[in-house]
Amino acid sequence: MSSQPNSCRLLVATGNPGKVESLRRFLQNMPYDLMGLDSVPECETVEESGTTFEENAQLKARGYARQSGLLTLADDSGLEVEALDGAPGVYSARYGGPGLDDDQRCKLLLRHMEDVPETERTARFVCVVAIAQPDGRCHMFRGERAGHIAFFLRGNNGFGYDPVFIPEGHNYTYAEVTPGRKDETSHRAMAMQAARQFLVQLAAADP
Ligand code: ITT
Repeated sequence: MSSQPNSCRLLVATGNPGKVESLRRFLQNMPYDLMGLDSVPECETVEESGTTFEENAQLKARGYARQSGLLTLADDSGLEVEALDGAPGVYSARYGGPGLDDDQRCKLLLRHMEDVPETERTARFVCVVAIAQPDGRCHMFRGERAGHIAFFLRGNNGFGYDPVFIPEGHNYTYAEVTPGRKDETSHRAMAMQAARQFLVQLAAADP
């Protein structure tokens, strides 16, 4: 990824290209040399066996840090829809089973919400960022973004459930604005703001 003078290495442990792009934007101009999972092909995929975002974020960060010997950042995130009792939640990436793409998962979500009126379509995006050191120490940062679910897919930007998520106070979906505009207020922005501060302190303590 990028090369900084006097930098430490940070493994950004996600296989989701949308997240890689977004996390790289938040980690720009930091005193870290960013590495992706493609730099550590020997690492086995860490299973997301937890039932909360915190458990899964921690599992991924610790699992990859232990295997690679690198400071590791992982992100576990998803969409919680009130009318669906919080689904798809931690299962957002697996909603509808294996083999579906983002577009098909958005359409499935809309089918499950066919009879839900506008006032009851409230939802939130959640993002938990975990940063683990190879010795197992781990810190977590949570961000949330409230909004509601659109009646049809709108926009071509972003990834995942962006085409059906309308952030509170706006009329657009996240897929109808630039990634930079989404970054200003997203769940990931909130989590990464705190994570960035932690990383700056960590680099200063261990130059
Ligand atoms: P990694 O575990 O490798 O990071 P993943 O896609 O499996 O990749 P998660 O288990 O955290 O990641 O699943 C999160 C899912 O939630 C993701 O696949 C998207 O569908 C959705 N999601 C998370 N953040 C999102 C965002 O900012 N915009 C749209 N959808 C998002």
